[in-house]
Amino acid sequence: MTTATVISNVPTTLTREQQLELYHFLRLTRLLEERLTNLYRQTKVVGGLFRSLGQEATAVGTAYALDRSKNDMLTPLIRDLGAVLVQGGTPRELFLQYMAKKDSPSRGRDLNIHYSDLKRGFIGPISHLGDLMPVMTGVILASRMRKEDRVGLVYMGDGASSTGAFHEGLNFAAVQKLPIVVVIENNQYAYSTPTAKQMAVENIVDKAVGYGVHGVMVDGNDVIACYEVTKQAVDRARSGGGVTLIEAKTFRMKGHAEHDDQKYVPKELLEYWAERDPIKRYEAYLLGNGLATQGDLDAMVANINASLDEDMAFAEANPMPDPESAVAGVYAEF
Ligand SMILES: Cc1ncc(C[n+]2csc(CCOP(=O)(O)OP(=O)(O)O)c2C)c(N)n1
Repeated sequence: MTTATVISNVPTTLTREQQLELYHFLRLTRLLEERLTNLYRQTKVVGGLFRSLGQEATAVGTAYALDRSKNDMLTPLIRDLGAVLVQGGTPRELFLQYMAKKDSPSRGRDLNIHYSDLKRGFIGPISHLGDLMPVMTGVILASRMRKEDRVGLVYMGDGASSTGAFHEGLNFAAVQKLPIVVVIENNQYAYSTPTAKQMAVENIVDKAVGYGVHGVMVDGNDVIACYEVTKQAVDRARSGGGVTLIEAKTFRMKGHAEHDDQKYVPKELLEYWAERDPIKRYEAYLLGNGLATQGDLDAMVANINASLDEDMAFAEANPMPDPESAVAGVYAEF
């Protein structure tokens, strides 16, 4: 079954503490990325910087629906920093990783969120778009064969969802009725290509029917709605209901990466989506429902900034890796 409407403004089962935790992760994602942008401009970030400005709620709300006590797993893409933070990635290791420092998780061998931690349940992006779909299909198939109770969450851009690898992986996961949730982050552009120029359907969720999986559309800038639809999909997956494809409608408020001034995006579109900023909206929701005062929110932001100051200073002081270390740990040693 596929929903024809975009789910938004739904009631939630989350407690006040959990709703404040969602705010924490949204703010942490944005503040961390702002610092990374400053470091990038000082040429301290190695490689590109891919912002999730304006679409933070999609990654944060959906990842929050996983059950970490059951070792649920996710595969983030470059714009899913928020999902990595929810899953237990720390700002300190992320600063180290973006600057390719000696003590970064990949020891300077790879960049940004390109690192994995099976214990915390995230498999870092591989650059070939779409390939994480068959990777997660394999992981969850193996998990089911071992009789583990694990759900997998796969993130895919609108562009990535047009690849052959994505199709093969999703088709196989659907046939196997694997406990997988696929979140397609429809942020309207794949690099400079608008969605309408790379697929003929109006809504990506329409493709769910062709795979024989459940499909749902959600307002990707509504963090609670993202959580609620994903929670339902995770519960369905865990109880044997198979794959759900979620299309989250959102917008990429920055260029593909920091070098890209996105001059190909009409100004009106940016203005339209700026009005729908997920953090501004969520603040209005928290204040309007008496879940927090402005003072509470300001205090949370001040705490995040204080701990980011420490983490950034630590990472900046960390040396670059010794050149000789590049050859070790590449192949298994017997
Ligand atoms: C198979 C493949 N083709 C092309 C690329 C180059 N590439 C990297 S990111 C990107 C755009 C991705 O767009 P989308 O999947 O919509 O995600 P978004 O960047 O919008 O989050 C492209 C074309 C690639 N990495 N892999």
